[in-house]
Amino acid sequence: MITRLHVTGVRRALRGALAGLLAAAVALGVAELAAGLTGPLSSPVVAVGGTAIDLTPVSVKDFAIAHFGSDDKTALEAGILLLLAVFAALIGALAMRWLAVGLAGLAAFGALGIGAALTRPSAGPADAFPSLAGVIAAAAVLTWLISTARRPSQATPRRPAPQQETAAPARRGFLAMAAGAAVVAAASGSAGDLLLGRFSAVAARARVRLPRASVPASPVPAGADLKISGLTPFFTTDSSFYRVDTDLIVPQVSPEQWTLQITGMVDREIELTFAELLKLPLVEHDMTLVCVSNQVGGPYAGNARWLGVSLPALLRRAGVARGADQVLSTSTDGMTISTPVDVIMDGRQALIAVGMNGQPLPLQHGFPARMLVPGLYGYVSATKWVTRLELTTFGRRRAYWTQRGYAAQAPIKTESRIDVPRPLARLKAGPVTVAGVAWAPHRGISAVEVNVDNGPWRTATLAASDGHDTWRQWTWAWDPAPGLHTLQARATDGTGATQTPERAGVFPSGATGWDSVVVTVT
Ligand SMILES: Nc1nc2c(c(=O)[nH]1)N[C@H]1C(S)=C(S)[C@@H](COP(=O)(O)O)O[C@H]1N2
Ligand SMILES: [Mo]
Repeated sequence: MITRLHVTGVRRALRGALAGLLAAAVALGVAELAAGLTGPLSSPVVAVGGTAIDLTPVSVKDFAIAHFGSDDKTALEAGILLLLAVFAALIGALAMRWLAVGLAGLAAFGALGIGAALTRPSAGPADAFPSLAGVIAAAAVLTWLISTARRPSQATPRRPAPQQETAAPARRGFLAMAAGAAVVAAASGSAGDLLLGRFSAVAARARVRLPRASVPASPVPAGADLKISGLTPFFTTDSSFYRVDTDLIVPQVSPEQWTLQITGMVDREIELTFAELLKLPLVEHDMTLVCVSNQVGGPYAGNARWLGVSLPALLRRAGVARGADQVLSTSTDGMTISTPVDVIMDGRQALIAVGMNGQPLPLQHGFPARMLVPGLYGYVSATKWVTRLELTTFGRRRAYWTQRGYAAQAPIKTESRIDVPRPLARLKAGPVTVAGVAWAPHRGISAVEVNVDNGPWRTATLAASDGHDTWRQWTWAWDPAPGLHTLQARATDGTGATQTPERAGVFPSGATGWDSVVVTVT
């Protein structure tokens, strides 16, 4: 008897959990549908995820970037959905006993979604709508499912015999309603996805015709790309270019609505439309961009041919007032990035870029326009979807990452990466090509050396240079003896400074140390 009661209790809880899960699924589906009207950023998972990203401690974020890479967002979304599922199941199980408790739980989740949506950088009051609609739908679904699920079991204690007869139809009733809820969730979710397509900037990007550069990049010297198998190509294709940003979904910015404002400590404020920007002289420039979160030997660096308007020329047009030492750039996603004025104005080719590798900027790399300053880490220079440049001072204003403790002055540190052989490769005896890339953007690379098992440093052969703002491939011929070996590489930049062996983490101004690769020669 006790066992049977126990089994019935477990079964009830499971049904409750299923009801809770379905209520959550309907909430998400209906919210997606509503977001189809109010915009993708108002979707509760996106809003909560965005809030989570902003609240995440720097150490956790660095861990996520290091371990999930550009999949960090998928990991976060999966994490949010998993947590939501666990709580939804719990809420459903509790609701079997106390419906009010279940509904209160739903209300708490709704409040979380609404709060997150209303506090996102570009939020308006309408952004509360998806979470609100979702939670109301979920409350209705939970109430119906729970009251259906309760029916047979309530009969149990008083009338044990008829239970056998009523249980089956009641269970069928519950399952039918559950299936109905699942259909509603899927249908509203897909309809929402269709509607959300309206917000896409894909078609607008396809219509953009970029003018030719008035100042084309000088041709890349023939020997800049050694074309060694496994070695990073000199130019990174758009699709293999790393992506690092705080956005759970890629901002969709219409070039028709986009403008760039230059404000703050300037003689005259400027506002340019995209069409006006494209009428200014365009400069083409090859530049390697690196993320401060790149570990020694890591993948967060890319090299591209950029097309854009000279940033110093734009700032001169606005007239930088005396005392302004910072450009605080702002993006549609609420990101703020601080860049030293003297670095932008020191003669380097800083850009408001509109093109990458001969095409309009890809959406995820900042379409329609982004900032780029050769030699500075992305978080202090490379504002994607940029809409405003405010001239201010470091004393007065701090940007997103500098508020979180990262350095305000952050030139890219000299690095050399061994691309081939791969770590833990098993090599046959005989000559081995060791190759990699080294970078010290805006200082250039003057030498790369390699050593085996902490032996003497050997000079690698450098590929031809495409100017000091881009990385440089290198190669070294090795004739190894059988056994386990450790290869290390270090670069010397254009100022003559050699990479320090001192290991430092990415926080607060970029990792240092030598890349090393262990291989077995048989
Ligand atoms: N709007 C916006 N711009 C941004 C960021 C961001 O999160 N939001 N991340 C910055 C960082 S940390 C880097 S390293 C570069 C990366 O540019 P990519 O994704 O095009 O490689 O963009 C920078 N610009
Ligand atoms: Mo970065």
